[in-house]
Order: sequence, then structure tokens, then C-alpha cells
Amino acid sequence: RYAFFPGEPRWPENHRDLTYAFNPEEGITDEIRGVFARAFDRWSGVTPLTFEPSTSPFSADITIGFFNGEHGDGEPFDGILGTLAHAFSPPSGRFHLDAAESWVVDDDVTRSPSLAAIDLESVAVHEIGHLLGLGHSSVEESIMYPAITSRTKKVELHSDDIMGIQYLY
Ligand code: TQI
Ligand code: ZN
Ligand code: ZN
Repeated sequence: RYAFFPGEPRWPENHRDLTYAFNPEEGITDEIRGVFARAFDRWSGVTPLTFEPSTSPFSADITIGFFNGEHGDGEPFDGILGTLAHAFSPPSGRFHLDAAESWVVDDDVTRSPSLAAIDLESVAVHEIGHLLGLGHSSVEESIMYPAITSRTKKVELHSDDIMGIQYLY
């Protein structure tokens, strides 16, 4: 079943139109922007929340960045596989991805020749769940279940994810 962070933090009632920005912007392609836009749409489709891209990382509610190793928050990335990404509970809005992964952006990851290929959209949908206040679920088919395998695409919200997010919003 779905779970929340201790104290059930969430974005406040008067702050439901959220903006997101990439920081750094360097290397962010239109394909990558499209992946994140689709991942946010999955959650806005089942909540009163909206998500708009912004070019101003200092005023955006959510900042997204790809980093290698230690990147200033004491939770260093570890190179290929292991930790792929992390996101903090509301109202932090920080979403970091390990630049060392073999991210698959628009291609069919199930056909990737790389055994370590990770589908960016699948990880984005999961991490946005954390950004909005969901912890990990015990339902294996859910997006918030804490396991992902390489060369797998899992982007559809499960009824368990929807029940969890609709409790918060
Ligand atoms: N990153 C972990 C995760 O997002 C970081 C983490 C561990 C975490 N415990 C947490 C974040 C508790 C918030 C709250 O779960 S990860 C998966 C999954 C990771 C893991 O790189 O290991 C996905 C990233 F769920 F499949 F295991 C994306 Cl989808
Ligand atoms: Zn980080
Ligand atoms: Zn997680």
C-alpha cells in the first residue's frame, strides 16, 4: 500500500500550480524536456496540481539536475547503477539524477543493447511521486514500489499510486 513521509508533508493548498526548471540547463535537450513534461502530466492528470516549465532555476518550485558523484547535498552518486536519482519531500523540490547512468530518453529501453540502460521517464515518474510527498509502496505493480530493473519501462500510475496522491491533494 502507498505511504507518505513522516508528518505527511505536501505542497500547500495555495500553491498547487508548480514550476520546474533544469539546473544546470547544459545538455538538456528537447527530448529530455519532453520526457519530464510527460512524467509531470501523469501526476497532474489525477490531481489538482499543474506543472509548468520555467527558465529561472532560482524562482522555480522544482529544480532538476544531472550530477556526478558528490554534488553538494551529502548524498553522492555512485556511478553506473546503484543509486540512479533522488528527490526530496515537499516543499524541497530538489530532484537530482546520476549523470553516470546509461539514460534512455526516447528509445524503447526494452530493446536497448546496454544491459545497464535505465528508462529516464520511468525514474522521473517515480521521483516526482517523492517530490509530491509519496514514500514507497508495498504494491509491486505501483510506480512507488522501491525496485526498478534496467531495460524496463514502467510509467503508468497504478490505482495504488492514484489513491495515495489523491489522499494528499
Ligand atoms: N533512489 C532512491 C529512490 O528514489 C532514493 C531513496 C531511497 C529514497 N529511499 C528513499 C527517496 C526514500 C525518497 C524516499 O527510491 S534510487 C527506484 C526504485 C531509485 C529507485 O536511485 O534507488 C526508482 C530511483 F523505486 F525503482 F527502486 C528510481 Cl524508480
Ligand atoms: Zn542530490
Ligand atoms: Zn523511491
